[in-house]
Amino acid sequence: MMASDPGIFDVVIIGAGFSGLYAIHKLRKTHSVVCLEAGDGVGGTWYWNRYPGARVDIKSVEYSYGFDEELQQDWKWPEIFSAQPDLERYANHVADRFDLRKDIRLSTAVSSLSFDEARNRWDVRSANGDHIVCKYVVAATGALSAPNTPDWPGREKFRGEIYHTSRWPDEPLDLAGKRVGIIGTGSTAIQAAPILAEQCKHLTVFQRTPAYSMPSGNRPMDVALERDWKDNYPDRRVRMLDTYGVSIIDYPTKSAHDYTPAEQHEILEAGWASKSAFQLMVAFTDVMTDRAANEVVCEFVRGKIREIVEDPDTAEKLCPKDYPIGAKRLCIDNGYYAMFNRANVSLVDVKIAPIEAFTLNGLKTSEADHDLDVIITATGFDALTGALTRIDVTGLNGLTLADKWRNGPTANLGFMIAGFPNLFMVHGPLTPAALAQMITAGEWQVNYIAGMITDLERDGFSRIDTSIEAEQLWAAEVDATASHTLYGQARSWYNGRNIDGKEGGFMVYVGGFPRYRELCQAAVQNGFQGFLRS
Ligand code: NA7
Repeated sequence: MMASDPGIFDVVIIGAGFSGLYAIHKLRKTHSVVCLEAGDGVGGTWYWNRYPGARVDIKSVEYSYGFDEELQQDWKWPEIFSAQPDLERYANHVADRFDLRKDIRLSTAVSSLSFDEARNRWDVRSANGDHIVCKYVVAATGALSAPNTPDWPGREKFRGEIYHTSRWPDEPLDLAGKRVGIIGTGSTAIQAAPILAEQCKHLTVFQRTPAYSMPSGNRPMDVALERDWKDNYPDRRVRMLDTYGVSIIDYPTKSAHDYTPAEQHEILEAGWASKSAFQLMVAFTDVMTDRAANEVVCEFVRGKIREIVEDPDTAEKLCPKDYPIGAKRLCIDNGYYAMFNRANVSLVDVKIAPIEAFTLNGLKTSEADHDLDVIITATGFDALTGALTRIDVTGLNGLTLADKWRNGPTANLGFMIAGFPNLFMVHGPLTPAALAQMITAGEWQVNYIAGMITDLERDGFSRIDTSIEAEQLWAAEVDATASHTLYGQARSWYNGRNIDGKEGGFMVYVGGFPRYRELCQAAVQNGFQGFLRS
């Protein structure tokens, strides 16, 4: 092969996170595959997010692969909610155990994808010069992988250090004696802040919107719980896929209105103590559909905040008041609210007085200058779409993805974009990804995509696209489903309104995973309804 000849593969998988790793394992049984990964290690989210306190918010016995019984029997999770180093270790173990590395090119960020209509092939190029021609692209690029960094002026003037939480340095930061500012109060900041507060001289939390958070109750792995899961894994994996969020928690049968206030309180206390993430969101059947029912839960959490936080002004600032619980991803924490009782922690409300600039010595809000040595931007992600739109993607007739998605993402069933044949997304926009336990949901999606490819080839076709009508129908379904819920009633990454100027409707399918599977399967059974095969 000449140096300039492209590599030829059946499938390019973008991303060696958990879905990408499984996609290699699954697809290479039938096709030649190569996986291109921007990072210099595997694990995706759990490779990049190395900030102190990074931890999954779903029980690890669930948040793990189910495709191999021996793997799930052998692997031991040390804690109920695993920390980033254990998740990264697991990703590496899986890569070694299934010999996946031979099909992975690390430090290879895909820069462009271009569809050659005459040959039905994708030209894939990387920033460091790789050129691959392939039949199919599977974008396992991650729902939360493109960092959002506010572009306040003056960044270059700041004489201290600035880190986005998802681009954390390899060496542990020495924060002793330092004044640290953390911007943001989403899941990431809520995990990181209590640990940073213990390490630094002073921690200032810059809060634009207060979050609802509940205690994770993380603890060392419970031997009985682990045994119970290992004895029942195959059944549990099937059951998980039949639940709304691909996670076995106690789903309710009654509305909040069926209970007296005292009974409601008792249920919520049990949810708070359940040591199970998100139990509060499903305390009653109507938490996410009825504002009054939701408000019962909101007020309960505000009561907890007021109980925990000693300074009443700080407690009030920390109480979310203007959006329903669950409309932004519910956080779970290890001592976040109690952290504000420390003498070295202060809270600054940047909704009232927004951050305007970085300065030589720190940050300037519209009200004050804050002197800092280290600034941590826990400012989230250009979620669901950002990872793909940051690649230069060109489909049929020169249509670019940036143009196609200018007014918001469209994708039939959240995994195929009209005009971009043979390109499949895992955990793309308009899937239930954000509200589902992502490893098991990702395995299901990869299996579905593999089935689509097998069926395509069995039926003698070489190209699969989706129609604009099918995309529009799906967008309408996603919007209609969300409109019956409270999910849209906040500025969040679920609707892209966490990013100034980002267009689009609701970006997550909130109809639950069982319904999503049903619709995906029905499309295939009804003769690939909504898809164009040629
Ligand atoms: P999130 O949940 O999107 O949180 C980002 C936080 O950063 C949030 O509090 C934002 O405030 C804040 N933010 C973003 N931009 C600004 C500006 N310009 N000024 C002030 N504050 C800002 O991201 P995370 O990384 O915490 O979590 C992402 C997901 O990872 C999480 O949902 C879990 O699924 C795991 P805002 O609320 O927008 O007012």
